[in-house]
Amino acid sequence: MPDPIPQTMGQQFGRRSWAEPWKIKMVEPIRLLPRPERERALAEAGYNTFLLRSEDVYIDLLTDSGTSAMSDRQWAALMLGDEAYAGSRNFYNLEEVVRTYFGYRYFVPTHQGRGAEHLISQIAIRPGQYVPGNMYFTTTRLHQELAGGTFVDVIVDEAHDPTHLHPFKGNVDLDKLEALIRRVGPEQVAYVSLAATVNMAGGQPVSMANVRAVRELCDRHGVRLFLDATRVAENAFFIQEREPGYADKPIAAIVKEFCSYTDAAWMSAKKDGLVNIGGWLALNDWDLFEKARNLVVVYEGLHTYGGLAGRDMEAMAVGLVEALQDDYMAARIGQVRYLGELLTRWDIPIVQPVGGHAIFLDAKRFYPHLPQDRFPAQTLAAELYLDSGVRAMERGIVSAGRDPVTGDHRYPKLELVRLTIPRRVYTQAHMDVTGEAVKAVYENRERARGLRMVYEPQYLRFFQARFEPIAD
Ligand code: PLI
Repeated sequence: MPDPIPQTMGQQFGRRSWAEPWKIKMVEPIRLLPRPERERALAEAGYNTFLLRSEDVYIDLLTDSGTSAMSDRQWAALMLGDEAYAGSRNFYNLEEVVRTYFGYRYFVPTHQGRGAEHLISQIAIRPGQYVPGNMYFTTTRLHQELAGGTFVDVIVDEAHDPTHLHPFKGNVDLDKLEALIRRVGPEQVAYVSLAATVNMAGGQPVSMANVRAVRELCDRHGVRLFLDATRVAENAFFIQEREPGYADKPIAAIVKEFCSYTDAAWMSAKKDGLVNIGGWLALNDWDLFEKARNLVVVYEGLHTYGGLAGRDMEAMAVGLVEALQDDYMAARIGQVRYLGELLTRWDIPIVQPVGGHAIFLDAKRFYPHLPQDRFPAQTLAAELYLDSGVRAMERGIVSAGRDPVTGDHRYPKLELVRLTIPRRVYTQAHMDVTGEAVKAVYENRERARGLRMVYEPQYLRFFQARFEPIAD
């Protein structure tokens, strides 16, 4: 198995460093508020980093979603927006890019990823059916549940262990998947929901061998295989790096092969697509496409804009291709690893191996004295903001929500804080500042007492829940 954190940064004597394949043309000022103001801002936000104002944040690692810096080519593409209600030329350009680089026959634009998740869930799930997947994602599972489906986790066990060094922790466990299909019958399986670089597991990749094997298993049982392609380009990097036979294949070719094993895909283009807004659904089956094209006009907009301006579609068409360039991707993952290396050097518990889009702090090992119902990851995200103005995101018990049947908290094995790196936005110095902030919080870890939830919304509670510090 390859070294999970290769020495990529050239800090050792005799190595040459790499750098990003771009230079900065425009900057956006940011500032660190004084500590008393951060305390006020956090209290006003109910100790939920989602409720902070962006102006009160210094380094914003809440998400890599919609936070990328666009290239000058993308900004130029915005000027080519054809804002016709119907038949915008930007739609046809984008459709062509999705066909060429991802290989699906039919294409529907959506305003963002969850718009596409809504469509695919409504058209492909019958109430009472099961949807097996390689770990849940918040919006994906909710749309599956709202369509009457039941999500079943069929990811490999190693994915739930933050210390396990499996190189493809996003893989589907074929035995778990086959057992489910046999137990409920293939007609009760709506489709297999496969995500590339599994977000909630720590940005962990799926191997080409695994997607091929899942395809073969699905064919044997007559079950469809759909892909969440939100971070499929980052997934391809890991295949190139770790899987025999792929070292000399370009990222673009790996993505195309990966997609070829699946029947349909949806994408939040706000991540690998390098745009601030946008998404899509693409399918090979005409009947399913017909249904999607019909439903999109109800919820998103006409099928040639799907809730997007023409200019947004043009910027996406350019961004999707930029994200498939090998030098871009090496720098992207290299930056994430750089932060991972710093934290590892200081023995700070993080999910290993470091994945694609973020460093995930392991709050259970960070705060072993806090029980999970004191929200250790939420606490850690709050402490990090207080220390340094760095904004991170809880990915633990709050994100996992409640079981729709019992109404109890779900207690996920992974209780994580995500330091998500926006694409092409921050420098190595920002990574240093972030690393040192985490170290400072780690040195004070014994003082943390946890939080109590004082407001809980019905859906996707992590976005809007409010908390208060526990004083004892
Ligand atoms: O935020 P949307 O609606 O464009 O996309 C939803 C979505 C679908 N799949 C995956 C794997 C995601 O990561 C995702 C959104 N993720 C967010 C917002 C994140 O912060 O990770």
